[in-house]
Formats: sequence, structure tokens, C-alpha cells
Amino acid sequence: MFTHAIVRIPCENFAQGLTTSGHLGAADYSLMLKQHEAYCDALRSLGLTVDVLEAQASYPDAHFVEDTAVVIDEIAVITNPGAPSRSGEQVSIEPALAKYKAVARIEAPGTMDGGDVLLVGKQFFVGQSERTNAEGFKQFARIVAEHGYQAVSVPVGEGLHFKSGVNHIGSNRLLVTPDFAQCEALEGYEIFVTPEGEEYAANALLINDTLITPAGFPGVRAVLDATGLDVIELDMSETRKMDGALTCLSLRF
Ligand code: CIR
Repeated sequence: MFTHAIVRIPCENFAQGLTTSGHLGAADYSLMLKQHEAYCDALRSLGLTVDVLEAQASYPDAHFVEDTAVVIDEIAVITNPGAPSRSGEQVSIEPALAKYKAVARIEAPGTMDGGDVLLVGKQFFVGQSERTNAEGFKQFARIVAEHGYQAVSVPVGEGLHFKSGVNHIGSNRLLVTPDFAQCEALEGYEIFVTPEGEEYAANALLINDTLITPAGFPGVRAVLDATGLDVIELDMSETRKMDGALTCLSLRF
């Protein structure tokens, strides 16, 4: 059961963050703040205590807190974010997590973004991406093995992060983009594939028994409704313009 989440208020210059989604238009700050508040409210409505960290103008991507740590029952692993402009975001996350957990760190030359890390039961899938390198994976696998977790490295291909393409939606189920539909590492799971053009909605956030999904993806919604899951939809338009999605905006534990 998750009981806590950590989020960070987006900073005024958040639209200067990294993005490849310029075709979606310029991101709007007041709308972003409104959508971020709705996100926090949704987490609270599911019973989580939400710690809200201050905006950090020196890091326009810093509200994507997921990339700065991986939190499990036993420990918080502070990452070393792989994009040069995001290197250092992890420094102010550490004290926020150290209040709750013992801490370990991914050290250079290892790099890792939390968006590449998916946990299902005691099994970690770690995307091998432009952000997470082999050394980062090696360090991470060693740290979590001490607590009884396995980790497997999976190439991400085109997408930004592993969780841009694969997410756990409860029980033995994974929601994936077509790119991951035949992925060998995911054999044994029940695979639900996003319909054409709805790949963005593969990033869904499971909080206990409820799945939060981005609004505006009816094909994915139909797939999810067939599973009987409780679903909350949130408008993610401004986060999406900055290449972010639902999981990126919080650390849950
Ligand atoms: C970046 O490119 O790093 C940010 N603009 C978006 C990060 C999204 N984070 C995530 O998917 N975990």
C-alpha cells in the first residue's frame, strides 16, 4: 500500500525544460499549476499524504521528481539523472526522502532516471536509455539485490524512458505501447497494448487499487474498463508538452 507521495511545484520557467514535443504548442504556466494541483488532489483523494516541495527555478524539469529517486519499502535509491541539465536535481530530493527511508545513491559514471525503473512485485525492469546507462543499472541491481529484489535491463529504443512504454496496471497486467508488445523480458505477464495513436496513455499511475490515466484516450479507457479497474482521468496537456506523464510527477511509497 502506498501512503505517501512527494511532489514538487513546477517553476515559472518550466517551459524551458527538455522537450521533443514542440509540435504540441507552448506550455502554459497557470494551466500547468492548475493541472498539478488536480494531480495532488487526486493523490490525496486516494488517501496519500502528499509532501509538496518548493519550485526550483534552477532546474526547469525538477517537478519531474520521479527521475531523481526509486523508493521501495526498505530504502530510497537516489539516482544520478542522465540529462546534463538535470544533473543535480537529486541533491534536494535526498533530505525529503531521508525523513522516511535509509538512502543509497547511484554514483557517476553511473546515470539513471527513475522514469526508466518499473517495479512489479519483487522484479525491477530497468530501461537502458539515453538517461540510464549500464553502470547505473549495475549499481542499482547491486543495491536492490541486498533487499531481495531482482533487476533486469531492457532496451528502451525510441522512447524517452521505459515507463513511457510500459506500466503495471495491477495483478499480473502490464499496459504497453505496440513497441513493447512482443518484448521477451515481459513474457509471463498479461499484456494490454495501447491502440494506435494513444501511445501516450501507456503511462498510467497505479495507486493501490486505482489507476490514474491521462484524459482524452478513449481507446485505452475501453481497454482499462474491460479489466474492471477503478480509473481516474486527469488532464495532462501541459505536462505532456514537456515530455512528461503521470508517473513522472511524484515519488510514491
Ligand atoms: C525530461 O526530458 O527529462 C523532462 N522534460 C521530462 C521527464 C519526464 N519524466 C519521466 O518520464 N519520468
